Amino acid sequence: MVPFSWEDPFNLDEQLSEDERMIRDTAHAFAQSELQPRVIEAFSGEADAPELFPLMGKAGLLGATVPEEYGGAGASYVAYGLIAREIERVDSGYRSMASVQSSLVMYPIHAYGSEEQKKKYLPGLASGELIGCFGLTEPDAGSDPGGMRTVAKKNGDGYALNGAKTWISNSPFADVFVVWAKSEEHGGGIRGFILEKGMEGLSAPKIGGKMSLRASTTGGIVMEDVKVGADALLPDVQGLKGPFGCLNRARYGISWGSMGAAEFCYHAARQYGLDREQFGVPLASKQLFQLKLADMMSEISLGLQASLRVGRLMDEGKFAPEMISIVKRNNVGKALDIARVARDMHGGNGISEEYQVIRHMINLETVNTYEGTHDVHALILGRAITGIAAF
Ligand code: TGC
Ligand code: FAD
Repeated sequence: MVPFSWEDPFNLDEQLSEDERMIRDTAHAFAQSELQPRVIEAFSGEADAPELFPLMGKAGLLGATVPEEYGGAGASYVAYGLIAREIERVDSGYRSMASVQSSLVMYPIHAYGSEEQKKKYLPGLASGELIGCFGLTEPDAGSDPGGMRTVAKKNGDGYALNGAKTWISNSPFADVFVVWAKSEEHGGGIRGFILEKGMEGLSAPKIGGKMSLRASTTGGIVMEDVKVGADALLPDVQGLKGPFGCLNRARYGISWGSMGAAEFCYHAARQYGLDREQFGVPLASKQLFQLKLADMMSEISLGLQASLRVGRLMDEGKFAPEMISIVKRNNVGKALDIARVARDMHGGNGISEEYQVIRHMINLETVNTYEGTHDVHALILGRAITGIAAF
């Protein structure tokens, strides 16, 4: 028999490699020293924080799975998940900033880009000198990205892009825009293009007034006859499997990240219950309080094990996207439940920014929606189970 740990019930730590533990510890130290001290004010003020990218880059947290020759760390998908968990332990918005850069911008350039595109963009994105964004969602095409209206028309040797994207993380301060459009030249098939800040006809207005994910900047992408050369096209992918290939990585990272947010809420509720006395005893001595903590610990430990399994399969190249739908959907749903219960366990203090659980709760509403809503992932799984697409 071994001693039981309420913080690590299945001894996840023991299942990690030396390198993965080191990356996890670096990410933890960075998140606690650089992100935690600023997050309450940043969320409250809806602050833009482009200055965080070079700091994350220096800590090795951007593009962890990209090979070292392009500035990445050549690390495992498990290591990438551990980074997401540590950043989201502080705030889902900060994890969003990092996961868009790593999974939605660096991944497609690495997986689908030409050698020139990789050399031009990846080192700067890895160091955080360049900031990236990913434009798939449109005002009339969210869950159904195949309904997008953005078009790329042939223009000389290159293309002219017209259309609008919305709800795009990082776009207002992005340097590099990975945008998906229907390409006339390719029979209306969906293709990826790399646009750059400052191009004529390209703008990225900020979306203000978000009540969730306020520490992350979100905006639109407006393209009015944006002319690019042939070298802006991502040559090696065509069709929706292009953006979905990126989403697989980001959704997987979210499955770990959401568990980081849930762990924060679980730990905070436990400590609150030990410190706070009512009826002459600590709240933690009450059966109802302990039941809630036991549920939290169970869901988190199961969720982490599931993400670890999927990460190991990704590292072995043996994953199916449906596996990722299971862990994205289930872990985020459980994290949201845990944050709501933790908020309740803090009583009135639970609504104060100081205790932070309500910020996690509000953030997780977004996480439950983006990267495929909770229900869309149920439908992806329903299709796999029945063979019938019910979208
Ligand atoms: P469907 O017919 O199912 O597939 C079209 C083509 O794509 C292929 N495919 C995939 N390939 C790789 N990975 C996957 N997960 C794939 N899923 C599908 C498929 O094989 C097919 O290929 P081919 O070669 O036969 O053409 O497509 P559909 O139009 O019926 O899609 C249905 C549905 C609901 C599954 C899909 O549209 C969907 O997932 N919708 C959700 C949209 C979404 O997740 N948007 C996210 C936007 S980005 C974002 O939110 C960033 S948030 C910031 C942050 O991460 O922090
Ligand atoms: P809709 O698709 O209109 O869905 C509305 C509701 O209808 C949901 O409950 C949904 O589950 C349900 N629904 C939809 N279809 C069906 C169906 N067939 N059957 C049953 N129910 C259905 N996108 C990007 O491209 N890049 C980004 O960087 C990015 N960042 C984001 C950041 C934030 C803060 C937010 C909020 C969103 C971001 N998104 C981004 C967009 C995000 O991916 C979409 O919001 C998401 O995919 C849902 O699309 P929608 O908002 O249009 O909702």
